[in-house]
Amino acid sequence: MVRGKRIAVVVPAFNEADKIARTIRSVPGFVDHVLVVDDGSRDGTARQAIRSARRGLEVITHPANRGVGAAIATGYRRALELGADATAVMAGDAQMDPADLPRLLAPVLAGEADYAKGNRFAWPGCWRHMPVTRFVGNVVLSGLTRLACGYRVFDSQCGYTVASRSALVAIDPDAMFARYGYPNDLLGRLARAGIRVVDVPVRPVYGPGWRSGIRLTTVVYPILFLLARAFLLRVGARLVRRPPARVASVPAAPGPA
Ligand SMILES: Nc1nc2c(ncn2[C@@H]2O[C@H](COP(=O)(O)OP(=O)(O)O)[C@@H](O)[C@H]2O)c(=O)[nH]1
Ligand SMILES: [Mg+2]
Repeated sequence: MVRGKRIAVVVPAFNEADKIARTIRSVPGFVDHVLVVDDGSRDGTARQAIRSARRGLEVITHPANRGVGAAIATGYRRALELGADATAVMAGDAQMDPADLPRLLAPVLAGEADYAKGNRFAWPGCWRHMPVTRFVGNVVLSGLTRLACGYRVFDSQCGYTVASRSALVAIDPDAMFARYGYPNDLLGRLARAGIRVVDVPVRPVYGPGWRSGIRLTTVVYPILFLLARAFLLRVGARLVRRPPARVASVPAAPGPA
């Protein structure tokens, strides 16, 4: 508990047997529920997670792989059932610095925002830590995401986030995009629901042995599709809400002489 609020952390994990115990151990002690979602791993991730035996730990297993967005949606549903006031996402590959969690939680617990997301670009010397392809790809997608969603945020692809209960309801975990690209889809949903979103600087973590399931060729098209849809839905909703234009009385044009 923090200031009387119940805190949950969702940990999506796919084949992270070598890192999951370290990730779970790193979650700060004030977190009430650590919800590990094993996304159909074949390397014993769930077994390693259960061994960590932390207070408030639950390991939920998808029988088959469904994608990182689906794993997070499963965790969000459970967090809502448990009555969490604020729910963070920390990936199962120890790529999120637990020291940043209190700063990410702060605006949500203070009621200043309903969704806080990490922004690694605001971290001094970020470009020295982030692989160059990631850096460039993220800058482009962040620009497009701003345009599509209308939020003045950056680092759209950062998965380190905190959502209030009302943000989770607005997101509707059942409708979340299942695979990579879920952060772009999610920001679009939040924008349509009028949810306040803030950026919080977080440390970029790309340690030795860093790997990722992201392949640019397979993620770019779905993300572009999601962004185009978010843009059209947002702009469309604004047009529908716009008050009807006043019809001025125009004097009849003089007829032909
Ligand atoms: N690659 C991948 N990761 C998944 C999946 N389901 C859950 N995850 C977890 O989602 C988190 C983020 O995935 P990762 O590939 O590291 O993405 P990146 O950190 O954005 O490069 C990790 O903790 C994964 O274990 C999945 O289907 N594919
Ligand atoms: Mg990762």
